[in-house]
Amino acid sequence: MADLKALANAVIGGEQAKAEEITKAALAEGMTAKKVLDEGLIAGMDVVGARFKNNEIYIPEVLIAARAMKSAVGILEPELAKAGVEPIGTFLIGTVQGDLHDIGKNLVAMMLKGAGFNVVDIGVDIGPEIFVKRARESGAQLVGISTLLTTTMPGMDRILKAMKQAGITAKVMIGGAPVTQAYADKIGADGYAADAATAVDVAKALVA
Ligand code: B12
Repeated sequence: MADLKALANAVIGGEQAKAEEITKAALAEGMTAKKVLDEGLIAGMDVVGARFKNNEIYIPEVLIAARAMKSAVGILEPELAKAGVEPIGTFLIGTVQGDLHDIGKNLVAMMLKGAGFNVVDIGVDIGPEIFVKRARESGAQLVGISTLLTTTMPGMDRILKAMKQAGITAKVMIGGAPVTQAYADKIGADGYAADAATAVDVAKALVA
């Protein structure tokens, strides 16, 4: 039986090869990608987050852990993305200007793909002009904005205002650790979700 505690520890220790190996073994045994993600990878990253917060570890360790998590998530992606044939709609997603965090955004993108959305991921550190341009080009029905930093949260408001001004009618969803439903209401976003699975439910409801 693949050991998900060992997988969490591999993420915590930044052991990329080990994280990949346990992830592959878990899938080969028939464990669901969601279980591997929640109980192995995210559980490990939660510990990393707590240790980082308490100054027990520093950015290099976090980066190494993030790299291990990313490559293991890459192995899960085809499973998470076993999509329906016809896309439900196009979902454009990016991280706010000044913010380089992308693990959560990538998970949301993956889960949306899995649920049958055509996902256009425009990356990190993205300002309002690029959100407007890419939303227009892609004809997205939904735009998702992610941020992990309280200092970059106001960037979400700026993106919403720029989209409105440019006449973009796509519905907007926001998320990321410091974001709340109250903040979404305050800036007039159409949806908020605290995690990737809920993001899929909210996105589906918004395009229905
Ligand atoms: C990994 C990490 C990093 C990595 C990022 C690597 C990468 N490629 O992403 C590195 C080392 C680069 C980093 C850098 C920094 N970080 Co950092 N980082 C983290 C850490 C430990 C984990 C974040 C993570 O990936 N979580 C796992 C994912 C799965 O969760 P998530 O992102 O929350 O996403 C979920 C939901 O929020 C939601 N969601 C996310 N996006 C969206 C979007 C939509 C549309 C929806 C609907 C939902 C949704 O669904 C996701 C999946 O379930 C957090 C601590 C923590 N526990 O959050 C700190 C944290 C976010 N970082 C922090 C800080 C301060 C920094 C730095 C400023 C540190 C520094 N002094 O330089 C820099 C900033 C660099 C920059 N300009 O962006 C602070 C932020 C404090 C704050 N409130 O502002 C945190 C909270 C740590 C702390 N407690 O101090 N960091």
